Amino acid sequence: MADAPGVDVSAQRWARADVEALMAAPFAELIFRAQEIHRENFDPREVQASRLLSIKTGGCPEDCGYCSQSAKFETGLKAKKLMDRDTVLAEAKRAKKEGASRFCMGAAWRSPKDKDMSELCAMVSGVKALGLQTCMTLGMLSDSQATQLSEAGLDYYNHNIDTSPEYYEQVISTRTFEDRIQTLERVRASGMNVCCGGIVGMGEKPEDRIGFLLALANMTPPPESVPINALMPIEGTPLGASEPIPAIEFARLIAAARILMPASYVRLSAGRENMSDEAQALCFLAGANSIFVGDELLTTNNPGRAKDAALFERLGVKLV
Ligand code: SAM
Ligand code: DTB
Ligand code: SF4
Repeated sequence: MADAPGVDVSAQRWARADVEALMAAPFAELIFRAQEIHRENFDPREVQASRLLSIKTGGCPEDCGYCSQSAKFETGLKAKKLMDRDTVLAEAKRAKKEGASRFCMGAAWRSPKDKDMSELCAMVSGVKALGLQTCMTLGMLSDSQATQLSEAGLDYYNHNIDTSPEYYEQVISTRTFEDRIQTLERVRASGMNVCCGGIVGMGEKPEDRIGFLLALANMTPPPESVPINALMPIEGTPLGASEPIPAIEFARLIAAARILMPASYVRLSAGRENMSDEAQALCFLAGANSIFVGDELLTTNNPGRAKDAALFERLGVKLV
């Protein structure tokens, strides 16, 4: 079997020193380089718009220290069963009408059950038939589950490494970094696009942010889509009182991600709700070119349509 993505030393393109140098570079130099690379690969006037829907909420057996949906923490969230297909399709139709080009369905599972696969595959084909790109995030997958989703037409599978391999154990104990890499390998082998990123503002050190970027950038190939989430602090979770990351540090991380993964979509994901327009603008200048639209992520708030329309109008950016 081939080495897991990120651990095939012979194929590594980036050294830790490369990432350290980016994160320490004068801000103007870093942003300039990120802009150059962004413009070589993308139209800087466009930002891709995805819409999220929680198709199965809460009651999750995992203990991810940031998450409102873990059954291990008292967050006040009410658990719900798997949503029925018609409701999912109605939400997807609305998302399309409101300008999303991709519909991402998330479930609070450790992994899907085999008995749910036919319903999940029907959701994928139904959403696809509406003319939307499809994405799911359902936890760990077996080979056969990845193949079934791919054959149903799932375009992207989201599975995050969340943080650096070194900090990971401070955040989650119920599944390992290596477990996540294995699912990512299965997704890759099934032919789906990989969506993989993580969260900042969880009390990690600057070197963890470097290790996180390095692990993503040295995947072979790097993920097609890289969501960078700023922690949405959830009361009742172990990380609910973490210090937020300063806006300039956050923009640096986005710029470094753009430079290290030139052809990937870098998504400014959770956390826009707590960012100023100016902080967001800095992230787009740094090379972020994808967002979640709509007033809700999975269980937390997101800037709604009116707010985003005003921001992108001011920036002269088209959501695609
Ligand atoms: N249960 C599946 C899993 O964890 O693989 C899928 C859903 S999970 C909510 C998807 C991702 O959302 C997590 O890996 C994490 O990176 C991100 N996320 C969850 N809670 C968050 C929060 N409070 N703030 C920022 N990002 C969060
Ligand atoms: C990702 O990296 N961010 C999205 C998506 N993948 C599934 C989820 C963000 C969740 C934010 C917290 C919440 O709304 O519960
Ligand atoms: Fe469960 Fe996913 Fe939340 Fe972790 S991030 S507790 S796996 S829903």
